[in-house]
Amino acid sequence: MLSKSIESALNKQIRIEAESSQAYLAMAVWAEVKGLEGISGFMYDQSDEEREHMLKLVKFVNERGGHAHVSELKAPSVSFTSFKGMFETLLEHEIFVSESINELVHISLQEKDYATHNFLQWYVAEQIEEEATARTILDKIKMIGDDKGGLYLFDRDIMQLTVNSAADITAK
Ligand code: OFO
Repeated sequence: MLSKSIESALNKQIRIEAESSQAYLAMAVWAEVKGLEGISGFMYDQSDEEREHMLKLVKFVNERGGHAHVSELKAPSVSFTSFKGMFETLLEHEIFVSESINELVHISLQEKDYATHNFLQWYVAEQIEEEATARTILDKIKMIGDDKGGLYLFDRDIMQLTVNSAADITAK
């Protein structure tokens, strides 16, 4: 059974994951209207993943005797000054999510809720991966700068990343 404070902390995380999904959906749409299909496809996948992260939490809260909240969400940014700016926002957001997960881990230990602590380890590992991916992308985008040809090639390459991550999901 979840304590009230753990339940509300998990519900806060449910909202964060839902907001992440919306934020990445807005990025996917922005990239799509700019004609960059690879980047857009990558962001659509990221958005789906965040929804899965949210659903995993929803199920956990309900299974442990709590009540998952489906709440109002903060409106995401819908346009960006550049792709570099967009990926900077993505990295900043992932760092914020990692901090939030760390805080949850801290609370679960304080409350000696080892089941929640164990459940959260998946998110800890996932955040390491997501921050690393965002940093890799940002490094590449920084190298490209304003070069249109570079962006075109990057858009083609990131499609490969999308294919790989889609294959990971199927393998799971
Ligand atoms: Fe990338 O945020 Fe979920 O965990």
